[in-house]
Amino acid sequence: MSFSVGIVGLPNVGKSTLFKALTKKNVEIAPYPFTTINPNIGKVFVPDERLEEITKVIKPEKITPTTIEFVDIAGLVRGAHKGEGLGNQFLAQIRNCDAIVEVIRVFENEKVEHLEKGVNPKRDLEIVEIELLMKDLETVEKALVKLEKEKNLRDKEKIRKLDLLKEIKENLARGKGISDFPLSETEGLLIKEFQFLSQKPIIYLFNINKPQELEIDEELKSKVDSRYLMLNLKLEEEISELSISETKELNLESSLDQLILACYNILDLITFFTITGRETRAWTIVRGASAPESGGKVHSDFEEKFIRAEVINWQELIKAGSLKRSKELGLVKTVGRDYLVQNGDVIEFKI
Ligand SMILES: Nc1nc2c(ncn2[C@@H]2O[C@H](COP(=O)(O)OP(=O)(O)OP(=O)(O)O)[C@@H](O)[C@H]2O)c(=O)[nH]1
Ligand SMILES: [Mg+2]
Repeated sequence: MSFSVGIVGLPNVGKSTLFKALTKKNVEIAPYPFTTINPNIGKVFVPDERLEEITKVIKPEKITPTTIEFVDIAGLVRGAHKGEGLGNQFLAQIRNCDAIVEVIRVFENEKVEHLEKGVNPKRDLEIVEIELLMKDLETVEKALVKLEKEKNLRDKEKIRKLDLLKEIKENLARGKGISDFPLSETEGLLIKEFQFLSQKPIIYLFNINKPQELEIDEELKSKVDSRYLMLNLKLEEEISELSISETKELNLESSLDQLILACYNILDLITFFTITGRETRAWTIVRGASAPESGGKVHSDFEEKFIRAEVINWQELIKAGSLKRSKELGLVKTVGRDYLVQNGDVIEFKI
């Protein structure tokens, strides 16, 4: 299963335009709101220079980059948590995603209707934030009712969960999302099942037409912190339809790789590589995954029947020139079940 990023935002802000540019899938894009109803889902290759470097040395027949999934979700409006617009259903779609890219409209175009009348990034950002918080509040309230019913004073874990949810509820009611206050690891596990929306890592994407179009004031800056990008999505869509030689000729360059990598980083994902007979391939795991867990991404046998793994850092492999030579030089180390896979490891699993 790959990691997925939900594309979220008000209607008519360029979400499907972004999705199309990323995935090259022909989805419906139109200047009226609620064009997207059912979510569009697509996989995108994660750019990785290391894979190219390894390829130069290993010369495999097939190179397979790792992927990340993007989900283009219906536009969200004020009051969505109460069923306004397309209402609640899309909020459930956000719940299934690991992270959020929030598209915020900065481009002006009178032919593309703005449901909130006029471009105003700060206001739009607040609308989305409030909807996510209100949805979480609803989730907490439901969970509290259920837990109170089942309450058993001897069940220490349930009591702790109940107390934590009460605290979360107070914070949400004061406009504080779950990612805004620190949770211990145990607390994090206690509430994992709820998949709260305001807990998901988020990247803000300002959809601009001209570089000078957006002046981020201090308040907006403190909100989006360093987690934002400014892209011209219409231009990105156009670039995605050109061939490499055409983009070179026109001196255009896509910035979508930046976005894909930002998503990868915000999810704290790392990459390892495998080299089998003909194929060199990149795989995605969460930082801190063990060798068997990582093996499980490749094949379930590599997790279940794991005995050991042979590991070399990609740069050492390149220096040695081949896997065989790396082994002769003693650069390949043998690791066991407890080994935590490192970013850039080249691994051979032994079962
Ligand atoms: N001028 C300009 N128009 C854009 C830009 N991005 C998107 N558009 C236009 O805005 C309209 C809406 O774009 P979509 O990508 O369909 O927007 P959406 O957010 O998916 O909208 P819904 O699915 O209705 O929520 C289309 O006519 C796009 O061509 C941009 O950067 N500049
Ligand atoms: Mg759309």
